[in-house]
Amino acid sequence: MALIFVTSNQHKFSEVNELARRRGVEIVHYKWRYTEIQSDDLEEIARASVMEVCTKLGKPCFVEDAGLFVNALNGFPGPYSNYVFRTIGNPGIIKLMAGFNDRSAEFRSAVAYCEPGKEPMVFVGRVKGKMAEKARGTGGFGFDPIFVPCEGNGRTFAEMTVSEKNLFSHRARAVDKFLNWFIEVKG
Ligand code: ITT
Repeated sequence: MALIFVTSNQHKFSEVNELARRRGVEIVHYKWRYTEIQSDDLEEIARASVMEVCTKLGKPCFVEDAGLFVNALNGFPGPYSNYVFRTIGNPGIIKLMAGFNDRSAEFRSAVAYCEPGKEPMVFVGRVKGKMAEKARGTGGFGFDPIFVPCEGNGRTFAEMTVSEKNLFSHRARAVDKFLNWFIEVKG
């Protein structure tokens, strides 16, 4: 059975599709931009989103909500990452970080899967790292050029291939938990 992934973001789809293919799971991309509730909690946002799209589709599907949480900025931009990326972008975040010695941050991801008439299941993943001093790399999307994961030999996510990012990204960790559950329960 092919799994439906609803996301407006082609990069997210490519990352998730690579993980799923490796596990022998087929993913279909529904490129929709759905409305997201406002909340400080990624899991709550993902849960509400998947219930909405699942009801509209009338089919099992999943969504993924992610955000960058910068410790010196008390977790900003967090669940507001999309808006902040579109408004101040990477140069704006680098400016906000000026003067902070603590450059630690983490990406978090929440994958929510739902079947019509059932409660959603939510799976989370996170990766710790540091904010780069300046943007580096041309791969990936969003904040990838300014985030240096702890496990990546000092490279930003934008300096990695999709397969490398998938070795330890927030999204890969959440998706792997989801796929483990899905294969065990539905496979
Ligand atoms: P959806 O249609 O799936 O919601 P989106 O791009 O709006 O796509 P999110 O709301 O989950 O996705 O993500 C918020 C923003 O956080 C996203 O637009 C990026 O700027 C940033 N972001 C999320 N995951 C990222 C990642 O793996 N690398 C870099 N930036 C990321």
